[in-house]
Order: sequence, then C-alpha cells, then structure tokens
Amino acid sequence: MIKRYSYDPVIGTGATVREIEISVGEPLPFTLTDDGVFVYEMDGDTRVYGLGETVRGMNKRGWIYESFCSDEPFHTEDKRSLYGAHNFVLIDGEQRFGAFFDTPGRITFDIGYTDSSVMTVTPDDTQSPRLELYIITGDSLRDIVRQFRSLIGRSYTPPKWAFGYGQSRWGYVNQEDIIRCADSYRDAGIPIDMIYLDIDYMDSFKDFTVSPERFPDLKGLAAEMKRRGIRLIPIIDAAVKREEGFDVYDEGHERGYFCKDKDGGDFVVGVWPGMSVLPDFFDPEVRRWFGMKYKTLTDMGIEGFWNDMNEPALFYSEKGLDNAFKEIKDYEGKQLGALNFFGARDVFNRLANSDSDYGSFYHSSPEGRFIHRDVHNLYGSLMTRSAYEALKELRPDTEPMLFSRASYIGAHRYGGIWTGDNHSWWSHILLSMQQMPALNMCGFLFSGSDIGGFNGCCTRDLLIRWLSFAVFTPLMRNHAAAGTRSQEAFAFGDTEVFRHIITLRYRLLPYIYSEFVKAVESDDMYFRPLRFDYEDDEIAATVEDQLMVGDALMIAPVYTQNAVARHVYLPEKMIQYRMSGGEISTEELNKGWHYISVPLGDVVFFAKREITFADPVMNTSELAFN
Ligand code: MIG
Repeated sequence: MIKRYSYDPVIGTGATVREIEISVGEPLPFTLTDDGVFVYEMDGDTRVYGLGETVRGMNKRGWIYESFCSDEPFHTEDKRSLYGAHNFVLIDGEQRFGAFFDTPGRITFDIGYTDSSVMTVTPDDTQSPRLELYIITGDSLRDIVRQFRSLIGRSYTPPKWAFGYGQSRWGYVNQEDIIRCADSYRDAGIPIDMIYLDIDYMDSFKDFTVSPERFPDLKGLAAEMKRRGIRLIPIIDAAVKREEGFDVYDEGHERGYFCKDKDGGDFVVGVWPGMSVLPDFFDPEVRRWFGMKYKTLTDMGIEGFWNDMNEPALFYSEKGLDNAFKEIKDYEGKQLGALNFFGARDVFNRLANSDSDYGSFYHSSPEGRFIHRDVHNLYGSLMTRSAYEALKELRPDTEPMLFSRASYIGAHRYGGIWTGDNHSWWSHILLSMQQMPALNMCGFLFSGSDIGGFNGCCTRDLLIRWLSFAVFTPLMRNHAAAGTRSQEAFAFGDTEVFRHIITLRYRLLPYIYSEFVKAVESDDMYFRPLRFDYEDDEIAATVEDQLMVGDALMIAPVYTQNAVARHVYLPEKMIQYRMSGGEISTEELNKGWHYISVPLGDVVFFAKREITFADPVMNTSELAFN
C-alpha cells in the first residue's frame, strides 16, 4: 500500500509514473517538527536500507547522508554525498515501511548518527518542507521494494551485448591505442564486447566532435571493431565548450538553450574544454536538441554512450575565477603564517562545485524558472533522459546502451549508472558490493563499479578479486584514470587467470541476463542482501558481505588482500560452484557457517538449484541467450 503526503513540491521531478491520491487524515510514521524535520524513533534492532549510491554498509544506520549529486573523487567513509540522489529508505524494525522523499533539492538523512535511536530527514528548505512523501507498506521487505518500484516505473534494460565485458581507460588517446587494446584481448583469448572512448577522442574536449588527428576515421574504426564483435562506447560530457564557430555552441547560444546567470547571460563554467556552458536540460526543447546531437556519433556506427560530469561538475565558474584572482592578490608579498597560507591555498581549492555557483544560475522549465541549487539533483537525470529519448527516436527498434554518472530516481527508466571515481583499494570491492543492492532498490539495475578501481594504481591480485565479484554485476567494465598504471586483463604478464574469470562471465550470461530481465519485469531486485530472502533467519539479517544474485545464486566475494579463504554463511543447503583453472566443479554444502578456501583465481559461488552454463565464447555475438 502506498500513501502519498504532499507538501507543496517545488517542481515535478519525474520520479514517479503513477498518480497516487493524497492521503487525508492518515497518520504519518514520522513526526514533523515545527522546523520542517521528519523524525522517526528507531528501536534497538531497527535496520535501515536504501539510499542507493552512498558510502558505508547495506544497513545505513549510524551515519549521516546528504542527497546532493556531487563529483566526489574520494569515496571514503566520512563522505555524505556521492554522484546520485536516491531518497528512498526502507525501515526494517518493529515497524516496516519504505519512505520516498521526492524532492529535487538537498535533503539530509541522519540515520542514528546524532542520536543512535533517532532518524531525522531534513529537507533543504526547513520551516516548511517542499516535497512529495510516499510511505509504502507491504508483506515483506521485497514486497515493499516491488511496490515502490511500480511507483517509479520500469527499469531500463540495455541491449544484450552490453552485458559483455568492457575495457575502458582514460588514456587511450588515439586509434592505435584502441586497436592495440582489442588486439591484446584477442591475442590473450580473453572475451570482450566493448571498448570505451574517454574524453581524448574528442577535438579539444568538445561534445559531438572527433579529433581529426588522433581519430581520423572513427567510422572505419567502429566498423572494424564491430566486425571483431567489439562496440566502441564514447563518453559525452554535460558542458559544451564556449567557442564561436563551434556549431553546437553557436546553435545553443543563439536559441538561448544554455543555463542563464541572474542577468540573463549564459552562465559560464570551467570544465575540461575550458570555459563552457551548460545545456538547460529542464527545457524539453533543449533536451531534444542535445539528444539529437548524439546522431553525429550514431551516424558513425556508435550504439552506446556514457554520460559524465552531469552533477553538473564545475571546476570553477568564470566569475568565481575572476574573484579568486582578485582575492589572491591580497596575499601577495605578505609574510604568511600557516593560517593565512591555508587561506591563500583555499582561494582556488574552494572554487570547485561551490554552493555559491550552484546558487547563481537558472533553469527554465515548462513549470517556471528555477534557481539551480533548488533543483540540482535532477540535472544529470535530465541529461540521461535527453540522450535516451533521442536515441530511441533515432533507432526505435533497439534499446541504446547508456549509462550516466549523476542520477536521481527516475533516471533508472532511461539508463544505467556506474558508481564513479572509486580507487584501486580493497575496501572499494566491498563498497561496490554494498552499493549494488541499494541501487537496485531505487530502480538502478544496470550498474557496476570501475573494476580494478579508477584512481590510484591497481595490482594483479586486486584486479583478480575485483573481477571475480564483477562477473555478477550487470555492467562489467574495467576503467582507470589517466596517469595510473595499466590495469587491463592483459597488463600483468600472465593472462590465463583473467581469461578464465572473464570467460566465466560469458558462461553465466544466460543466467545473468534472464535474471536481470525477470527483475526488471517484476520490479524486483537482481542483487539482494540475504535479509530480503531469509526474513526469519537472524544470522542472514546481519550478513553485510554476501549477496543474493537473481533467483538462485548467492555470492560471497573475497575482498581483502592476501585472503585465501573466507567465512560464508549459507542460509540453506546449497550447491557450491567452484571455477578453478577454467574447470567448474560442484559440492553440496549444508546450511550454516563454512570456512571456504578461495585461492586467488578461483571463483566460488553458491546456488539453490543447479544452473546451466553456456559454452565459452569470445563475445556475446557468439552466444545465444534469452
Ligand atoms: O574530471 O573523462 O568519472 O570515469 O574517466 C574527470 C575523464 C572526468 C570523470 C569520470 C571518469 C572519466 C573522467 N571524468
């Protein structure tokens, strides 16, 4: 059952697809204070799930989270916001219910952080909250999620080939790099379906352009790669370079399609291309215009994209930078103490993604004019929607491959998301495992993390363990930042072990794909904490490092350095599957705790029933699966 409480919302967020009548006279499970804060008393055992892409455990209790889409390159435990704003919490205590706080602005969830027995939800605009609140009750945790998902609409399903393995690297700067990557995979006999193009394929980081020097024949390259069964997936950034003579800029500028400053001029920000402007995705006409620009690339045979920098990330604004240069002059020639020195350093450091910049530009939507800060969390979603709708219009018979960095609930209908700039840290395997089910609750089924870690340098053992988990994530992409050590599956000398693990992914695709589609069609979760399947099992409720995957599988990845075994809890009798050296063996195990040996290179997982494997292939085109 879904109840709706309406508090004068700022704007329709597009998150929901069903009209629910406003509840009158129905008591809220929260107390609403005079300051506009929603308060809920939690008993000792209450667990709180949800919130999608955030740091920390599956049970979110004990920390404070802030929904404000952020370009945050350090996913450490002390952070409150990452790239997504997913305002759905699932309370699992004496009372059980889901709560979706549908608001496009900042909102804070203090889940037993300030007071361990109290949860407070504080919208930006306290005094009088402005949002739609949905309270969902049901027979089980899974049922509550299903009902919530039916409210927000069916999740995006990518084309089948998008479930293959992909290699990415910020640092492939020309055609030769791409060909070398494809050749290396082929020579090592490692299956692959996609190679990603990062911003270096563009001409001066301009959206919808291709560098004539470094990628003189992208169309030819795409065709040659496709012949080999590999798709090229280019990146598109949110901001457009401000450069007269650049058609995308000229057109958008003339038609008034970019976000405006308070005086009505284009709001100018600094990102990769230098001074740039932001398409106003709140305007349907702009959405269609920008989306149709993807045609430049689809005309070259491109079938998939990743949308980046759409929080939107701002390195600085033109005005902010001017002011910073003025301010820094005051420090010049002075004897600086430590505090002054830090002050001077911060003049530039605090320019990025500043609250004052987010409060200095405007959107015009059919519902009116909005200051960006108040509707911030929708920007990335609307970019994804722009791309999705246009790509559907361009090729109505196929789903586009599309995923984004920033998102709000609702964007799950238009594309997937990846979890952004993680690190080559062991702890980030666990983080990714914990993010996946929370994302699934909020509708994002097609997701995954940068395998091997984005920032920092990866090691052979880390990549092996990370891949062994990512075999099960719908989006399976190895990606790394510029300047880091190579971390392709062929980069560590021996390739056998990598070939076996990635091949296992392809052998499991019939299961993975059909379970994914089943989850989409029944508004269900593909990844679930054990708690969701075994509600009467006290131990299952506390397991934070194992996951149910689809209907029949359970995984218990190794995520610590040097471990060669781990404890695994079996909530019922299961078949243990072990892939070792390319061979798959089975063993029946009883319910309860087991200490399972998992030497580096073995992939071990568990099943409630026998599953079937496909024969090994080099890419999805060789595989029949439904
Ligand atoms: O400021 O395009 O998260 O995946 O490689 C960094 C360069 C911009 C951030 C993305 C990352 C991508 C990188 N981008």
